[in-house]
Amino acid sequence: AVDTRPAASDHRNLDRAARRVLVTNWRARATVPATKLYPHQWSWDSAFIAIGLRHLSPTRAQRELESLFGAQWHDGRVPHIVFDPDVPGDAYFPGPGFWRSGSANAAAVPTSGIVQPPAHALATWATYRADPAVAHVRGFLPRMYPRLAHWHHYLLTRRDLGGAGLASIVHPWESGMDNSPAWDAPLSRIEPAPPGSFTRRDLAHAPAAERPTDLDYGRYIRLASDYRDAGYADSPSMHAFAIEDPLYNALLIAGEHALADIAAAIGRDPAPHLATAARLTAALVSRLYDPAANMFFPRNVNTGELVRSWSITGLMPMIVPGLPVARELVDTALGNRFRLREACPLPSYDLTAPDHVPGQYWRGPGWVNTSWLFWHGLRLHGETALADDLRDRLLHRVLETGFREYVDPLTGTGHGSDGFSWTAALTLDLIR
Ligand code: 9YW
Repeated sequence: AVDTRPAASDHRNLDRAARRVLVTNWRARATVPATKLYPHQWSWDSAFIAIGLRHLSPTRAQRELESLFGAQWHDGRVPHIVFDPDVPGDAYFPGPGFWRSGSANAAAVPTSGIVQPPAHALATWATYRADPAVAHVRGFLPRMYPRLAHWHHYLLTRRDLGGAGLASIVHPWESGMDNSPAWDAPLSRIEPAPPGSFTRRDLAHAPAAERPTDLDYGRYIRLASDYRDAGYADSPSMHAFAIEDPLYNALLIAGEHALADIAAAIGRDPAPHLATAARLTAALVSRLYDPAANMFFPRNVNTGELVRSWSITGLMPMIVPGLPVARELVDTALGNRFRLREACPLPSYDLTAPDHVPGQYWRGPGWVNTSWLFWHGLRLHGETALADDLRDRLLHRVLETGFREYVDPLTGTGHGSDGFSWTAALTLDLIR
């Protein structure tokens, strides 16, 4: 077998280069995911970025999360984009003029109106642990705890569209895995916005073949404008797209465990968070796990059916502490569809599927964040040898390919943005 472990000197170079990306992409209060394609602050990006930034500057990592939660809405939701007022409004589409968030948050900072996966409690706890002394001086945990609890409360109540306790996403962008094949069937029912009614900006910065299609965008815009025009209200009957997603709920559960740790650290009662985590874990397994497939699948709340698409989301419950089917998920990851021992990063979608496209966004390429989550899950469940092997290969891949947004998992060809923040941040974390 080829030895893929990078040498110590390689680690030093990687470490230095990763730090450079994070320094370059830092703005006044937060880090942009990438300088050209994504010139604002993105919600789950900030969580992953903080996990890496904590090794470079614990204070900056805390500020990354604090600035995001500074834009939290009165109803508890954490918007998926916080717009930088110094960046022209048309630099990214859909921009502030589309979402019209107005005074939805106390600071009246312009934001989008949808959300992203709740990786923030996990990131807050990790950030705290990197330097408890500086966090203590800054009052980091006492300030973050009520905001995180409010955020989770929004998801656990307003977004419990299926009535079984799990949170639903109401837009593919909320999954963080925008054009995953898992959303094809539920999206096909959505009437797209007319092609001439909006102008995409992403295609100025990335080849069309690596991005979602115009038809996808038409549907994304329709769903988002309907939600906006309904005043961002949530009720089971009003969402044409409503999905219980495994990754989303796995992060919420891992986040409740982190909230229990945070509560205990500031002298509050952790028990309610542990109870919520236990209740959600039972719902996750009973509603989204298919024992015949050894895989979690998203549930379409509007039809009541599982979406049997072999997307990386189905492996992500690996991050849930005490998950009763962790070994089964490892077996699935080792199989032909994901090839844990060779493919790197783990493919976003089934390698054996006829519609797997190795260079197109969430329809095949590997992303470092989902591989980092799986690595974290492997360690959590005592799969140390597999975890170490995955980490070594990830570092080797980044060394060859750079800090790309997504990567062909078999050839290592890089795609999308370069200097991508979460790739750099999670690399820093993996080196530790
Ligand atoms: C877009 C910023 C975001 C990520 C998402 C990713 C992409 C935005 O970029 O969405 O314009 O398509 O899918 O997960 O947060 O990095």
